[in-house]
Amino acid sequence: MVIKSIILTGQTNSGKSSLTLTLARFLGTNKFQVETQTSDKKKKHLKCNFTTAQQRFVSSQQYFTRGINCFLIDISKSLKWKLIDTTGLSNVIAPCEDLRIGMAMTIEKLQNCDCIIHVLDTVQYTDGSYYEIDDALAGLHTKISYIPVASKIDNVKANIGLINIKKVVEEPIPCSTITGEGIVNLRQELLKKLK
Ligand SMILES: Nc1nc2c(ncn2[C@@H]2O[C@H](COP(=O)(O)OP(=O)(O)O)[C@@H](O)[C@H]2O)c(=O)[nH]1
Ligand SMILES: [Mg+2]
Repeated sequence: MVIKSIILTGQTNSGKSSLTLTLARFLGTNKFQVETQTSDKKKKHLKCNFTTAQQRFVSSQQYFTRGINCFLIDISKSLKWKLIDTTGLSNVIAPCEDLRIGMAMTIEKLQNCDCIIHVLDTVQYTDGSYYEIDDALAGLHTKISYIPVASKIDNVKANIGLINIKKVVEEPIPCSTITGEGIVNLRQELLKKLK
């Protein structure tokens, strides 16, 4: 059995957890097998459906994901993809220790994965702000399979956000977990990168 690991990273609240669940469901998983690891390095296994997973893993609250959540997906009889949802990274020093550990865990996973999905939020990018951390993550494209995603493309000002995101990363895939836009393109790109 081959397991390919795909890490989702980006700034807090950019939509990593939502995208992880939407992609997992699109890949045909209804019963999620999840391995969670918190900042104390304790691992737990759980099984849940999409709705329960959304309640548990997605929030409008900043810094909601603390640690690493791995979703194991059957792609074929001999291949699994492990979608790794992370705390992500931020431009500022995180306010508490478990978040800082969560970010260190994110960096560790970035070094040992088969592909990186970098999630950039079109809402956050509407005002033309510059974020050093996204610039740093964009630099990874030369080293490893790297896919940039422009998230929340359903929002009213998404076009402005997308233009600004294109100044940071090349050819981001516009995605929405609400309308489902771009998820098929993301799967296509993953299949190409993980060949
Ligand atoms: N409009 C819209 N909101 C989204 C989308 N994806 C995520 N969100 C919202 O953005 C917030 C943060 O999402 P989450 O996945 O928890 O972000 P994370 O911190 O990067 O894991 C939540 O309120 C989500 O409902 C999307 O495609 N469109
Ligand atoms: Mg999250």
